[in-house]
Amino acid sequence: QHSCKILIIGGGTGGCTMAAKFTKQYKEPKQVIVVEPSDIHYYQPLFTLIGGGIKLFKSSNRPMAQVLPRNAKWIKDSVITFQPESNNIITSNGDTIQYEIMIVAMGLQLYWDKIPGLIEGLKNPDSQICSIYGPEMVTEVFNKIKKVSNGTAVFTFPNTPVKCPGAPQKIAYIAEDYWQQYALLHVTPPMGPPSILKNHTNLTNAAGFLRVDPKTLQHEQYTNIFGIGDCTNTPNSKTMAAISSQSKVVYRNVMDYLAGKEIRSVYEGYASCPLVTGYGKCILAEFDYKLQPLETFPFDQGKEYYMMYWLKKTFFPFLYWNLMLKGNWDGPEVFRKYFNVFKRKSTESVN
Ligand code: FAD
Ligand code: UQ1
Repeated sequence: QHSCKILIIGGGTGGCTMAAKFTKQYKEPKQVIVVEPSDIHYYQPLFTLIGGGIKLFKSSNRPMAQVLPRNAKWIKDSVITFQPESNNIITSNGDTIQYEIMIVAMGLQLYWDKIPGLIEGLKNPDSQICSIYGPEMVTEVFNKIKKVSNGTAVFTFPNTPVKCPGAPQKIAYIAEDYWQQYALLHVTPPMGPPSILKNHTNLTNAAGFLRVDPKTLQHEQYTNIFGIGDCTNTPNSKTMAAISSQSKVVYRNVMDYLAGKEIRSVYEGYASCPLVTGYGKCILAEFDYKLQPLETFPFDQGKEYYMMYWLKKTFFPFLYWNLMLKGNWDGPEVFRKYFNVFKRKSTESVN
């Protein structure tokens, strides 16, 4: 039996960032509890570069004990039951944890098993099937890319549910036939909310994502529950960059909620994707809920730049480990505002 002020489910990007923010406010031990089963914390954006032979695997992960804030209590276990009516959860070891506020940051689950034969194919060292999505298989990707000398490489992109469920099956069969000849298959597995979350329909939307207000990130039914990151139903692109902007909103709204004030902080859907287009080249795409560009820098980001590649390869990992996970990075909004003032001033002087 445990009880705490702030309970955080998941110690990944969103969970660890929120734990860092709240332990600055609530310093006494056990006020902030993090439930997280994994010993290892991954910086997943580097998986793409590891697959391209640009970075080493060891740069993408650190021990969980090292990244979670020291004055948070880490319960190394998985949640199996949410009981929002009585403000508690139950873990797989049978522990019950009572909370005042709960922040759900469970990420996405990779459903490899939804594609028959995929797990066997990935495990087979002689197959040319690979994926950057799994930490246990990302190191194989570059070896397999190097082996290709001719043939066709296929990179999959999963479908959302569609009308006529037969059609995707048919095309899968045709494609499978085609792949028999194929030189390389890179798989993006089907993904979705963690199955545990999906089982709690009072907390989720029809697809199983945590049902929060897209602006305030507060749960739509249980007001002392907030969500951050990949497991919520907010229609932003599911990225770490989005989480950096969400973390400030969740923190402020929780603090206002606890103080009995009105919740006012708003997330506009900022997300970003550094599109590495080749060795030394990258387009930094940044946008909001409406997919309108929300660029940080005062120049047209629609082109490839070496600088953006450097940000992705060197600067963002530094920013992540040293600022974001310590609760000190609220996204690039502050720079965007600063550069906008600068942009306006230079336009005024030209006029
Ligand atoms: P995660 O960081 O995945 O953490 C979820 C945590 O919840 C995990 O530690 C898990 O163990 C835990 N958990 C799950 N179930 C339970 C349970 N039942 N009980 C307790 N804990 C549980 N983003 C960018 O901004 N830029 C990029 O360039 C970029 N590139 C990417 C490339 C790849 C290949 C991948 C895979 C991701 C990339 N991302 C990128 C996305 C980014 O990594 C994610 O959006 C982000 O890490 C999600 O954070 P999260 O906290 O929601 O989930
Ligand atoms: C960002 O903040 C972030 O999280 C640390 C990323 O994840 C790797 C990103 O990819 C991006 C683009 C940002 C946004 C930061 C700037 C300076 C544009």
